[in-house]
Amino acid sequence: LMAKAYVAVDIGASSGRLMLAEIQAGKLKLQEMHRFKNGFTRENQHDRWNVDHLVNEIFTGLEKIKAAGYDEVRLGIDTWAVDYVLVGMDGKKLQDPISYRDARTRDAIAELTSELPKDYIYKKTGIQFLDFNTLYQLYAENKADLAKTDKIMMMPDYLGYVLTGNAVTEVTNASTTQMLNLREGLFDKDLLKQVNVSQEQFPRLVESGTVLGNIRHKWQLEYNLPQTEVITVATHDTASAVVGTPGNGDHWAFLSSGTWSLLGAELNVPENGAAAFAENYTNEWGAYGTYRFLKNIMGLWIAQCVKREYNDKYSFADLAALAEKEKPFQQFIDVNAKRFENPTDMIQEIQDYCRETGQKVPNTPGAIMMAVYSNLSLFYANELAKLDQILGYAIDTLNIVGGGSNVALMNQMTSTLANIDVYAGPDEATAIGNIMVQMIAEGDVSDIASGRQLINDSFKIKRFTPETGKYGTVLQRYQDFLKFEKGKKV
Ligand code: ADP
Ligand code: LRH
Repeated sequence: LMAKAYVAVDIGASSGRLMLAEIQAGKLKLQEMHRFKNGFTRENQHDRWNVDHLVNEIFTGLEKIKAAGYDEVRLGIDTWAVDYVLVGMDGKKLQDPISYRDARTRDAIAELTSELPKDYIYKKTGIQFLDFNTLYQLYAENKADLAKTDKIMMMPDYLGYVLTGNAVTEVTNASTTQMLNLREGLFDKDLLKQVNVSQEQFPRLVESGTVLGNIRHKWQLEYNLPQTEVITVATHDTASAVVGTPGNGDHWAFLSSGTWSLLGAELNVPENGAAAFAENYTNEWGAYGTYRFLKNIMGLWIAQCVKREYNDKYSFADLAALAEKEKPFQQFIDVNAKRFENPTDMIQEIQDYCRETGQKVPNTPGAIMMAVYSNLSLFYANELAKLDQILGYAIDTLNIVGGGSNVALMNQMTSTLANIDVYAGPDEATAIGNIMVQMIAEGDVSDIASGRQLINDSFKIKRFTPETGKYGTVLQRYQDFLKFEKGKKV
């Protein structure tokens, strides 16, 4: 009899995969069983996700797993945060969900916080102000649609609901709504009221690591699926990524590097004081009572747009190789400027930015990508310095995980700029963290510390050490540039 295998369904904004894991000879063995593209498309006036497509890809992946000889599996689902599906009285989605990059929330922070002040919301929630937080999406939501809504389901909760018929709201992802009250551990009544949503419209809150139920019989009949028990994992992909990050000691930072770069530290107590508020750091809820104290950085979304705009002529690895041939730090770019969130033409936007700020304009794929990697690395180094200040201790190592951990050039530049040891990998930390919570729930792994030890023992992790002095004062000059640009705006 084969031991039950674990399946992670990990869907990021750019791609999804089904990874299969088993423990063999004391090591975690991970296999990619299915991979598919994800992205939003313009439909009915908004940028929307095609959720039926995601559901179908989960079934396709499960069919492959069954065909590979696995008759019984456990399965967890994680996706990107903040987005939700409106479900009607008939238990069906009202429409395809709108993407967080849609322009509808452009003015929502300003409007909502003219009624409820920012510091009031931050004190309650500890969550960073991003205009696409669920709070602002609901504020901008079509009122007629909201009136028809029986349940608001976060993306991974919705997928779990379609699979099993059971609906919950899992806390790691729910915290990104900016609607959970840090102290009470529940949805905040004032914030719910502000967006005309009732507590009952969200399925009950659950912790990561709870059993959701078996996959519905009707799916078993329609597809050739293994027996599947769905476990509600840390359903926010970044929460799973942090669980899957094998940090050492007490002073490590993580960089979950994918569509977004999420840079921060795992805390046991939230840090929502004045400094964190001023720097717009967030306290997202993690598995096992932890907090992801982090900042969102624009990340490889920029690389994804650049790749697409060159008609996918170059792979990501090709683009990284072209960048390697260029000189770094030829221009300073504030990668978190709003203009890079969803521009019609990313390459043009980067070039315009350089032109407007009187800098050298990158013109080739290599030069553009070097500008992107240089400026992401600078941003990381600058934030690491802020983290030290806010947390009051020196971060001693940075663990980079996710697809971006494959970019050796950026790992090395970040190490040198921040003057810190960088550990790169695993690139599938999110899927691994997803599986780790399932293994802990089932008793195959005793706790998160032994889980991280298992990850350290099972995967190749590359170390990068600082090339001290190599870049001179470039970080200082970059910091001056950012201050100058911020000053211009007011
Ligand atoms: P998400 O889960 O947010 O969709 P991933 O963690 O899968 O993102 O990371 C995908 C990103 O990783 C790609 O957009 C790409 O920029 C980067 N990436 C992955 N592999 C490589 C590689 N070999 N060389 C350069 N970049 C890579
Ligand atoms: C990364 C991520 C991030 C969120 C964003 C919407 O995939 O979940 O943590 O801020 O997507």
